[in-house]
Amino acid sequence: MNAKAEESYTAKEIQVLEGLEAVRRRPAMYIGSTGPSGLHHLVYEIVDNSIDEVLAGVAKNIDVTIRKDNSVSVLDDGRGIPVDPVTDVKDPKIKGKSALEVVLTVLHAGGKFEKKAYKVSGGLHGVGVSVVNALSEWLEAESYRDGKIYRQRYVRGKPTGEVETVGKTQDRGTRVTFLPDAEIFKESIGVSFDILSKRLRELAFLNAGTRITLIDEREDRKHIFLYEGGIVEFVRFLNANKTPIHTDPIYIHKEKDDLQLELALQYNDGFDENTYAFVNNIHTVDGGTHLTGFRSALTRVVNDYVKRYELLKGKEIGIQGDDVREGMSAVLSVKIMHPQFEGQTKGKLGNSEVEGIVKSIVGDTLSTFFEEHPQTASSVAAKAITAAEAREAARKARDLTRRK
Ligand code: 0RA
Repeated sequence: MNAKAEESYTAKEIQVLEGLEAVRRRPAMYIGSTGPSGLHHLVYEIVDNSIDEVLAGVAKNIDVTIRKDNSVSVLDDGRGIPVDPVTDVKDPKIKGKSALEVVLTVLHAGGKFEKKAYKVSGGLHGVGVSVVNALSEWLEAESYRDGKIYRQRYVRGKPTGEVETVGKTQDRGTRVTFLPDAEIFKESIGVSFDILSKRLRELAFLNAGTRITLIDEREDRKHIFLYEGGIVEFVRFLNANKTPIHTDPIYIHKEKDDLQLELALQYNDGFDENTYAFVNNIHTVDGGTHLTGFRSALTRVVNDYVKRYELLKGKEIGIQGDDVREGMSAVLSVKIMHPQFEGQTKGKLGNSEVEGIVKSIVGDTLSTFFEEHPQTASSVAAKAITAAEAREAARKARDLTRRK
């Protein structure tokens, strides 16, 4: 901030200044906690911005490097953060400043510069890179654009100078390097390779064809994730130490009413359900309306198939939801415009309209899939029937024991 700007506060400016200060004053409001979860959230926030470049179809590679000093560097080959002066705003605090500086120093500035297809909102997600900046002892942002390398540094969210041109490059992209502030993250500023690895692997599965590399220079470890098959490979991965009952996972990809759905599932010969549900790349640990819609469609489609081909052969049993999910590994990924995340940890999708849309997409496409893949369909149906019979047998045995 320069002296001139300090002299001429307007209401809007003060709001902006308070915005950044508010992040440092109440960090948990923005990142959930100042413990390990909040610390890792800093990395996810930057990576999410790189993933947005992937979703825009302009980036294919993301490198995350943990340095010896515990700083974390995130590099992508996207468009690079724009550096041109911002002109289309009234706020004199923002007007004329480099977009790079605005993105890094103004709360919720991201949306002003790009139209995201599926904006992650609600909960702790998509708070913006300025939040990471505010909670970093220092941060360095580099943009590779138009043949040049642009750079700006910040200390606890405040620029230490102007955006500088520091060299030439043929590359395009962005590198953000930051050191979490020990004044904020009192417990530890050291991110965990394993925690980051698990999430980055997940992101690589969810964004087919994206190469995500994680390097830990503290202990010389490296993981490279690249899954051309996306969530189909995710499901194979979930079943890696199990015995699948059909070779190829069931896969559905469809759009309806601004909702994009991807579903992969594969049954194994075990009895546990292993379902991962995502909304805009966020793992919804507590499920929600998308998962409810999927489950009820699955139950209905399997029941319809069993009836249509008279697979119960007169047996008087009903196939329930639990029966069709025994031994199922599944990944459900939906992308929607305005997600509402609910619950203490914001791990549950609340949008009521989503249930019916998912139910309808999965109902239609899965029944078609079953008709076109009778081998897979009959394996799934047979497994559900066995589960229902076992459940019935167990109930009868219990009844008998009780009467004795
Ligand atoms: C604002 C506008 C545009 C891209 C970005 C920000 C951007 C931010 C980050 C953070 C990490 N990697 C990033 N990559 C891009 C749109 C750029 C354009 O339309 O040219």
